[in-house]
Amino acid sequence: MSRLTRLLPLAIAVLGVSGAWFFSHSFSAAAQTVPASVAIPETDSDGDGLSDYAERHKYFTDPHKARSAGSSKPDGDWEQRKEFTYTITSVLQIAKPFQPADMNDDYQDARVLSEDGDSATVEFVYYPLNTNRDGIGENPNWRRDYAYMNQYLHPTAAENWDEKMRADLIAELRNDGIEPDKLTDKQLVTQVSRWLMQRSHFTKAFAI
Ligand SMILES: [Ca+2]
Ligand SMILES: [Ca+2]
Repeated sequence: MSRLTRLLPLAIAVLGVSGAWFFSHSFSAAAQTVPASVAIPETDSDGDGLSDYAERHKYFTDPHKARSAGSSKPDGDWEQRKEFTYTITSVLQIAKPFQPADMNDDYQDARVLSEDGDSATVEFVYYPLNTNRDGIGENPNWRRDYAYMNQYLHPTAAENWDEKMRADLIAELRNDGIEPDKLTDKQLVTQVSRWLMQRSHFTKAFAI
């Protein structure tokens, strides 16, 4: 996952500023719908199959040493990559269809152990001590740099985000002291996320 795709759901949320309802309802879904065309391979300085970013923030292996533990296995080995941090493993049976690649990200790894016509048994390894939060930088020029992503905010059959909603949202943000034009992407997402949580409420839709 490149820094761009890492920031993409963040930036998509920011761009509409945010497509706030979009942001509040489908942050994770946005991450899964990032087109492959915007994914830029990350640097893997030692060629062990793990990016420098992942070695620093997820696996805590040495990004300049293919065999951090000095063993015969490279850091990219499924078991070896777990040697320098705490992990949690679970095995789940998942109904098809699914894309194994979509289940690997900065926080977890997944691999298919077995599968039949209808489902697959998948092993997940979680990396709860990751420092991704520290690894995500901020960009004061996000409006210019990510302008091309406006295409993902166009209304679709399933999303009715439009200019009026955007204008209404920005007005409400400003009314609460959040000025999108004066913030970096990270500052804006942080503030809007907090703002959304404060405004959220729950209903017992399935209560008997
Ligand atoms: Ca590497
Ligand atoms: Ca390494």
